[in-house]
Amino acid sequence: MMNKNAVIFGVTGQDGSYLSELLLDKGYVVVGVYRRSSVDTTSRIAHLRDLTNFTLVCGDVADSGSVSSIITKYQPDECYNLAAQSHVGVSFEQPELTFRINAIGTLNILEAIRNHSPSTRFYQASTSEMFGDNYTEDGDEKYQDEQTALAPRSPYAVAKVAAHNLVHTYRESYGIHASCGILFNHESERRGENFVTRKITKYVAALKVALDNTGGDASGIKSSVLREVIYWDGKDGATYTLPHLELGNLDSHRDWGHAEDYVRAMWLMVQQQEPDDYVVATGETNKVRDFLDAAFAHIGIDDWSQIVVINPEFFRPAEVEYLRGIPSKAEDVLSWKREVSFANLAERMVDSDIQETIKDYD
Ligand code: GDR
Repeated sequence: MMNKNAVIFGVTGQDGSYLSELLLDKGYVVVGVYRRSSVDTTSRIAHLRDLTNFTLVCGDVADSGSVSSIITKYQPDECYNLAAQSHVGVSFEQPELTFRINAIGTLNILEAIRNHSPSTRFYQASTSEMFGDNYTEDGDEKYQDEQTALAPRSPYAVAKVAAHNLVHTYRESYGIHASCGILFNHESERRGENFVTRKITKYVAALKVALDNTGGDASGIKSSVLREVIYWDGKDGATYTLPHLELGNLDSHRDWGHAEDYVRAMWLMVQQQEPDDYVVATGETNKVRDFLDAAFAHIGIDDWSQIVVINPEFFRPAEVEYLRGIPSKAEDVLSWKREVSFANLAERMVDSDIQETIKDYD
């Protein structure tokens, strides 16, 4: 039997890199599409570039010509759309660009499949942001699942809802095997550095390595708001400093899982007889401050209140306050199960950032 082939739009991102590994492991020929840039954006897939079953091609979902050439040329068995302007905060600054990539970009792929490769199975990266501030209430329980109505509250989420509905339209109108994974937040050692989890773990790792290198003691950390630093005495008697960790809203609830678990759900959806939508989540919710607790506790700091300062710059014009996804459908129909817990996620990310920080020092 011939190997299956898959096209991944957005291959250089966190999810693109994990999905490439999964598909290559299963014997697929993978064609990864990336946006050309004068700086190298391929570090997450650098370890795959020399593999014979892995090809990188230039393209941009916002450019219908390039999308249609790629789909026509490769006639993929499966196509995954992970390309996006994925930062919710940035979407308020660049709404048009976000809409073009996240909504029109999806439309461009769907049109290319309809016109040039209608038997290609399609996966769309939909998101829990589509729920906005809406949730289902059942007694004391608050959650979102496939039945919860969508109520987007950022340009990012509005564009993702448009894409989500376009997928439904192409599924119903043209019989395309197109599925949407409604993924809740998923993080990892490869998470972009401006998302809150990775921003926190990078900082915590830098602090840990700085304390270790200077012989400083976590309990001796002091804070100077005037100088915008934290400081401590090293074992050589000198005083050492780091800037504070500046964050925005610490009280929003998120349902955080590990990206490696979540790409398995993407693949499983595409293997089903019928296309459908699935929530992928852990069923647990935590506040940003809980993630801070977990990350700082891992380096022996129980009270981070002196270290973290609130900067209004990181607040969004409208916030999604509460996300908790119920993945029962994915568990029942796809037999999907996540393996990494919340505490485990924070620890893995801090440990990996400590190793990376040490490497940077060497
Ligand atoms: P989110 O992820 O918006 O949920 O979208 P992000 O990590 O950016 O924010 C999570 C929560 O943390 C609060 N926050 C901060 N966020 C950032 N980025 N930086 C800060 O300094 C900061 N301080 C507090 C935010 O306000 C928010 O409440 C992610 C993205 O991956 C989307 O693409 C994806 O669709 C959803 O998850 C599911």
